[in-house]
Amino acid sequence: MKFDKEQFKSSIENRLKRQYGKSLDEATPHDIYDAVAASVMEIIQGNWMNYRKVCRDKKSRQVYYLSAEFLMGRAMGNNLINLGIKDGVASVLKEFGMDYNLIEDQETDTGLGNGGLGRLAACFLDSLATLEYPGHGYGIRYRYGMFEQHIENGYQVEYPDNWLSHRDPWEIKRPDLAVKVLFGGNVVSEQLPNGKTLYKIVNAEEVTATPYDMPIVGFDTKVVNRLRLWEASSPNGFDLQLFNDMKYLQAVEKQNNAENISRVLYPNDSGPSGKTLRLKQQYFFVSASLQDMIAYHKRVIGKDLTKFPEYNVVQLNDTHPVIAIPELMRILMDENGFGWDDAWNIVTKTFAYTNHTILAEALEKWPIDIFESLLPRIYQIVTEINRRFCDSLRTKFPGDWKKQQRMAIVGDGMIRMAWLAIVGCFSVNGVAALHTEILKKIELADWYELYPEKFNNKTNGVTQRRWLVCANPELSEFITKRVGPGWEKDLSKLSALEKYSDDPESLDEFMRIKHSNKKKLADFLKDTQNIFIDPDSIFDVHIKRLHEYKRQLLNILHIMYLYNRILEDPSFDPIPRTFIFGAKAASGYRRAKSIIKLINTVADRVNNDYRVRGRIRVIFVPNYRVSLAEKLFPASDVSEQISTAGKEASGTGNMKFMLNGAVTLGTMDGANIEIVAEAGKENAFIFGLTAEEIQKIDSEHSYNPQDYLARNPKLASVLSQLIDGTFESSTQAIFRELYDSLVYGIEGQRPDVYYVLADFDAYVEAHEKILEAYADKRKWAKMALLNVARAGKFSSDRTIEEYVNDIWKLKKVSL
Ligand code: 26Q
Repeated sequence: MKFDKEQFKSSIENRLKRQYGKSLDEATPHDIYDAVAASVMEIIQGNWMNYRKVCRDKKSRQVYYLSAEFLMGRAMGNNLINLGIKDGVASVLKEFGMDYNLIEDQETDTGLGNGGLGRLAACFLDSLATLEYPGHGYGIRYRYGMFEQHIENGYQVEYPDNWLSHRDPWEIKRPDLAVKVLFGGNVVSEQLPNGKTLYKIVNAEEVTATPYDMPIVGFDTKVVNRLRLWEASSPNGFDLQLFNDMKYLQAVEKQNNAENISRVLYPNDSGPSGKTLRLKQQYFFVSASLQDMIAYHKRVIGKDLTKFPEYNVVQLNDTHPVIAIPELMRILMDENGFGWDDAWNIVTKTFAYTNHTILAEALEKWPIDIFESLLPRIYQIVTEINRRFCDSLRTKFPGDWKKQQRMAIVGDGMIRMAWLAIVGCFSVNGVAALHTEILKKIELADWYELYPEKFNNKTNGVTQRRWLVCANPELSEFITKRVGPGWEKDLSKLSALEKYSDDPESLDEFMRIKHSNKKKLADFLKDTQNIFIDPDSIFDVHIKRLHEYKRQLLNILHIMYLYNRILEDPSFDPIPRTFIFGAKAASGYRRAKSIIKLINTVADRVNNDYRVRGRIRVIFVPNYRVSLAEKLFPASDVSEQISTAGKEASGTGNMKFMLNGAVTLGTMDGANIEIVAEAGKENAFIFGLTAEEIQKIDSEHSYNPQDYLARNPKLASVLSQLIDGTFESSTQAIFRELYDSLVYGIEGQRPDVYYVLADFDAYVEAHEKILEAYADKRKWAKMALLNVARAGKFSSDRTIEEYVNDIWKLKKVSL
């Protein structure tokens, strides 16, 4: 894309004048950021309009990715890189006497997601646009995204994420496309002369859904797709009647109730919340999105909705948008006169479902009473889907009552959203090979038996544009120098790096770059948080949501073990290590919060004990988020991927580490398995029980964590330090709870549900091997470089091509 410097300069100046009434020298860095963004938007707009027109004229088949979460992070750097104008913009700013990085840093993250699932959606949008597929996102424009995490006295404290305190220059409000969504009320039916019954909802609460569009700019292409996020409001503002009666609070109540729907992202990344508001959010964005798709179809493709599945395919990101299945039935039958069979035929050709979790307790279920009163007509439809499905089960499995009960969509007073998804979708996929196998063989075995043709695997991927080109410019240059350009759009080209894995000059350069990134992170932490770390130490990094199955507890117990060892044996003098954690805990997840407190307590002790003499340091970086991740991955040596085998569906951080030359320390879980298969076992540190072994111990109920304590006195003393007064008395109760959960099991749980103690020795050993390997710098460099060279499979471009070929059946549409 050609970039006109002078034009861009005057665009910025005009913008500052119009929006802020300021000249360049009066403008704050944030004003400049906003003016630059607005100027970039002007460049994007042209292509965006053109691409929309081409897709309309060609009547292209399109995919819609329905997701309650899109964890976009910052847009500026990514858009400039994808447009190919980053250097140009940086030099304009330089001529204005400003530093590009300072301006980029003004942008707050768009944190409309919890973790992996939300970030995956963002990577997929980037790949769709780059590969020139018409594919768009639909979601919710939360007024407050993922909470801001502060650490106060070692505890997590949540603050609202007020990401819209300034206007967002990357979005365009489209009030002309607003639609209404109905909640509650009663269903009334009417017999029509043709014998059909017409269903209508009366006395419902009406909510307005207004779309905000963000452009999704492809890399090195003119393609611009769209992320459309819905905002909720009340159609009639506040109630003037009540206001005049001086009932001020009641006058705004309706308005508040409506606005509450898109007020805040639920910060739990597992487990059903069972909250009415969450169900409202789901139906709100799903109904608005389907209405929007239908309107487009009628306007552009034609009035005949029987062709809907020829032109549209909808991917459901987990069960959160699965209510789309009965909602499309409703729209087809109640608003477009279809009969049940014709409507069902359309619906079951339209939707595909991705499962992101193995934890059975995390599968979404809605209590019937909540569901029925909030969505009476949708409830009727779900009941009818269930009735017909159960009929078919009785024919297929006569007499097998147990199976029929297990598989019913409505049962035990609940609506089981995953079951509804499997019945209503033509495709069901897991997100890594092991995950899909576990779904087929164990978690969803009944369903795989019934619908084997629906099941398929789509191993996750990440976009190299954000996670390497933007995040790690030095390594990107290193790569381009050796393999040429083109890997930005075809990551398999990285394999050409292999031949440098014995080239001393390349290895030294590679390690110099790693060191430079570590230095940058160290400077950032010093400047922003007053945290000091040594760039010459090994950076061992554990960043992801805090969850017991992800086993941050195993990591910190090992650090306690190392601390004891250093105190006992002053001659123990390993290469200095910095253990870095970043993790948010769901606000109501008490044990996860205790683990954060433990990490910070241990950090405090270790970092302030002179006897440790810098051999180990422990850092908890607060408020882990996309923009921080972009600084952490490039600076990491060791990638902690230590979930209990069988529990992490895929993981995607593991791929970002690999791409940036960190070596995996992991269990045989999720995509780790595919990562080591690519990298080679000799280039990773794999430890611990396998999913199969854990499955076996689980089923035999044979696990007794006390055996492990008896066998390993060092582990036993680490554990007893949780309860013997080693730490300040105010933490006694919460560390005691962690201890009890590991050793005895509490609150009706088995002891050590996630096998922390069972894997402890193997984890210690794996760390020792890492120290050994790192001692030989060249050998380490080779391992790390080979990881980069073999990361090609983990591009979300590969994942998207698989979705396109196996599920979506899209054709490329270019400009
Ligand atoms: C459900 C009900 C009520 C409130 C919240 C939720 C909820 C919200 C978010 C449930 C789950 C999530 C997010 C799950 C998630 O991020 N899963 C991760 O998905 C990644 C992408 O496939 C995988 O790599 C991870 O293994 C998986 O944990």
